[in-house]
Amino acid sequence: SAPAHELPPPTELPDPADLPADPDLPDPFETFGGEAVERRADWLARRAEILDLFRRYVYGYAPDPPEIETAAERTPGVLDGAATLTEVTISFPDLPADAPSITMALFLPANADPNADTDTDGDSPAETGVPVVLGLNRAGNQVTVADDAVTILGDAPRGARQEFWCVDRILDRGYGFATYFCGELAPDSEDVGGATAGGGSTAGIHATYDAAALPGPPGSEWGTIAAWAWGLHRCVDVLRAVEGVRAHQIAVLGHSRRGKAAVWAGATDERIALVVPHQSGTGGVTLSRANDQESVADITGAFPHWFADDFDAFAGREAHLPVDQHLLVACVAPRPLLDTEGSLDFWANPDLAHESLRAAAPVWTFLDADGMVGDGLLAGDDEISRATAGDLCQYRRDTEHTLNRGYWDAILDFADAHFE
Ligand code: GTR
Repeated sequence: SAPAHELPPPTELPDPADLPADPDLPDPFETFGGEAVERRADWLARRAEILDLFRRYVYGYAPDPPEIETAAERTPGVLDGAATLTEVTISFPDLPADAPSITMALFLPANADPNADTDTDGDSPAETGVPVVLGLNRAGNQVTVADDAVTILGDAPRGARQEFWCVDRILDRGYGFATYFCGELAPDSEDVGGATAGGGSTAGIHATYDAAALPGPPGSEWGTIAAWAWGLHRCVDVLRAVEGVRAHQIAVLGHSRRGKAAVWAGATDERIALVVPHQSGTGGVTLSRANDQESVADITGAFPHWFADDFDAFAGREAHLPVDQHLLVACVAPRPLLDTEGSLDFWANPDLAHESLRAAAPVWTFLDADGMVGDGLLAGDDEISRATAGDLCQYRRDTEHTLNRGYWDAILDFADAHFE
């Protein structure tokens, strides 16, 4: 007989229309079938169940990890000598020849590069490598820094977003920075217009997989957010094997729609040591129930391709969702998560993101981790340490919908607190 907390196979899960309504947030410690989560093993089963429910009703089922092939090109002395750039082309030999590949750019601090020609007094930290922040970029790797060595992807100019990514600061703080361009793997609405309207997605990597071969029923095929997260996982596959990278200290960050992908990637992959969803909003950290900013109807109306086709069945029926986003946050536990938000970024609903963290926090406690300290809210110049931020915290700055140096200082302080 099936173990107590095992969900029925995806094809036997109820249609969205048949799910009961509950205006309260689903309890992390009560299974879909109504059983209590009492032991650690129960939580592991509940976590697997939660992720399957998110696959079935929210983000869609992605294909299994594929075979990958890599080709790397290394350029020392980029960014005025501060870094070594390694560009890795990640391709998929078992997919059709026209399948997209991922061009990952990795910048390691020059003094941490085991092959660098720098004078390190023979005392280099190379044996252990450095932690790496993996960021999903919107418009091409070349926008993150102004350096001719980076391969151009798309139309945006070099360095266009250097004040956003602050790669100089990341490297100064002793971290590596890796990035890939989401549109290279799965084009977004801006690039493909109405081609993907109607839910799910047929563009980019989606086109190279037979939707019928994915595990779920029709309506549950992976959308664009799941594809971007899948791409982050492929970058993690590769990063872990790069000399100079500390494999167990890979953090993932994305902004907004890419923040949704970052938290989905982090929730589903325990190799990701720290998760930073930046202003991720609806479909990210922010709750779907009672959201008076971006509703499920708003987001599935404007961006149907981001999600599984069936997610729009919850437009105006959020109370019927068997999950809400706090359960996704909870799947990161006991690993650390810093939710960074702009207090003027109303559409992302920082208050409801904070509610989501608070509802997830008991899972850290259940797993004997530090979890949330106090009300789990820091801002501006507040000190960020293990004692003030714990494992789960929202950090705010007085900005609208953007990323800048002030956020990076906080993010790197949080990372130091966990990685040192
Ligand atoms: C908005 C969308 C948000 C967020 C944002 C972005 O239009 O409603 O959910 O993803 O785009 O990605 O900047």
